[in-house]
Amino acid sequence: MSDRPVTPLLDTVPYPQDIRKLDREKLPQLSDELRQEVISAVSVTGGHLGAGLGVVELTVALHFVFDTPHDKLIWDVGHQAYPHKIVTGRRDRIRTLRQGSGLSGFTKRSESEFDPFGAAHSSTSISAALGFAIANKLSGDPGKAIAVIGDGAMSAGMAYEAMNNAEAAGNRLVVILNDNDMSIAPPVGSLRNALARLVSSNKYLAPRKLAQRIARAMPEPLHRTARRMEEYARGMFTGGTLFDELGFYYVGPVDGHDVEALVEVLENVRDADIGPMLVHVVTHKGKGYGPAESSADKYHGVVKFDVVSGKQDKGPVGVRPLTRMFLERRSQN
Ligand SMILES: Cc1ncc(C[n+]2csc(CCOP(=O)(O)OP(=O)(O)O)c2C)c(N)n1
Repeated sequence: MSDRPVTPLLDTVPYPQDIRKLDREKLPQLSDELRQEVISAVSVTGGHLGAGLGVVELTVALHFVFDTPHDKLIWDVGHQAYPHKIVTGRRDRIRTLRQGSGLSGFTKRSESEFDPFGAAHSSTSISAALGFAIANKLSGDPGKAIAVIGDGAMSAGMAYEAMNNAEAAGNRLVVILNDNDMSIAPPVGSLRNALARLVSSNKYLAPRKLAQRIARAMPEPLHRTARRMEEYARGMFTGGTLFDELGFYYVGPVDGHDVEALVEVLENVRDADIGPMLVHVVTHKGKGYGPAESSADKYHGVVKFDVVSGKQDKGPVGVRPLTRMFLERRSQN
């Protein structure tokens, strides 16, 4: 059992509209307190830990910048949504996560108007966001749809099926690629290599430079030539990204743990009118909790644990994991 953390600022923001009233200089403190609350809650319930810790600043920045729940925020898989649940009116039940009659360990529509899409299956968020964005377009509603998808989930086909059709959604669709270079275990394959190249070649552009980039690409006729030059320059610089080729305006990479920089970039993304945008955010799975940072795969999902030592309560010795039993049985046949 863990002692409850002291969270004077978090205590004042049960809902995103409360976050939006804060001065932006307060957002780092809010992020720190939110992180402590996630660690404390998961230490008593078990569940997905590393992914949520990695998106604490992103959660705060997204709710600060976008008009949730009118703007639809869709977390891919939903296993990283514990911080989101805490700041969307569910903090009082956060220590019931994954318990009978408690909060779901994933996003769930019946739980909150801030969960517009129920998940658990990976790689569905862009399709869902595309649907919301097109529905808004058809009804003349300016609301946005924002999909947050990890680099692991981004490697599945369904994500590309959605991106293939994204242009039709225009600027109502925003995709946040949460790149922590980690799935449940380290990822492999060509997408992983391509993202690593982007991150290393473009190493964290300053928010101001990113903001200028987006502004330069604004669509008024007078800016058309400037926009074409900008696209040309970006192509020269990065070789063009797969996402550009699919009709997205690629922005990044952005440091996903600098909450004020994130806010600055996301505000520009929100206000730009240049079609679907993809923001490449670089985060660290398990951020802010030593044992989870240094062993991101072991802390992807955890049982109850001791916050100080990080030691997980694995239950009685002699209980064998299902995978091992399966492998043993198979080798006997
Ligand atoms: C279709 C499907 N396959 C596998 C899983 C199991 N799964 C849950 S989370 C996850 C990893 C996701 O990695 P990433 O998208 O990079 O997110 P991160 O946890 O690193 O934030 C996987 C494979 C799933 N939920 N759905």
